Amino acid sequence: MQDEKHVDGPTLDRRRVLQAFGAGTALVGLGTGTAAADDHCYPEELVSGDDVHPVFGFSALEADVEPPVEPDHEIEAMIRPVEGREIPEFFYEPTGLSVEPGDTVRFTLATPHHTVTAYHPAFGQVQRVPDGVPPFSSPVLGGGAYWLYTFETEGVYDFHCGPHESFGHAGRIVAGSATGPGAEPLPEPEDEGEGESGGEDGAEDESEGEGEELRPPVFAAGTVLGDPALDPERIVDRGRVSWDEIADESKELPF
Ligand SMILES: [Cu+2]
Repeated sequence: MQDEKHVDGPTLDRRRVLQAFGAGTALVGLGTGTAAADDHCYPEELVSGDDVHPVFGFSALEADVEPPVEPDHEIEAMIRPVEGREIPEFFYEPTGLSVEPGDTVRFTLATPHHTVTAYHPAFGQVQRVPDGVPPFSSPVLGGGAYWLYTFETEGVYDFHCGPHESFGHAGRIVAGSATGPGAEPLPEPEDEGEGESGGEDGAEDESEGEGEELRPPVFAAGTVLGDPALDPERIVDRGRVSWDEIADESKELPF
């Protein structure tokens, strides 16, 4: 009889595991099937791997898991109370970061229940990562976890946290130069659907295919990413841009 912590045998494929994590419910299922004592002691197969996958990155459910590569930078996922507001602010610190192509960034979950998710058409969103970059995302991770991703392709990467996007939980990494679709200004939400009169050639490229509309960053994620403090060239100049540099108006919640 196998050790009951072996969920699917010792050869459990890492990609399948991470896909299962993405589905969200797998962890709960696993947890109930294992010894009740170690709720946070996950099977070794689930927290280790030997690469940073171009889609799934590398997930470590606990801070002391050995990374497959030494990260070059760190970004923390934070939650902080806002005076006079019931809803706290959710942010990455730094919110803007300049890296070299090929650098690996460690996203540390200083607080629980965040993701790092690319703005990518595969997710129904406007493309805000360089051409050819796959639709990458971390799973939803708990506090104390970390996630690694290697930014191989030169250009601007906009990303967000799945659970907290509308609260402004979004960030921007510039790998090398401020180029690619993410370097373009964000579409103005007000202009959506209104602009049929102008631009004979301007509006064509998006309306092909099945007509499924790709959505821009929603609510505060749009205003945070549109804030001048996060201008891609400025990120390159400064190296890093703190959440505190972003204007309060950009963090306001329209709901
Ligand atoms: Cu979040």
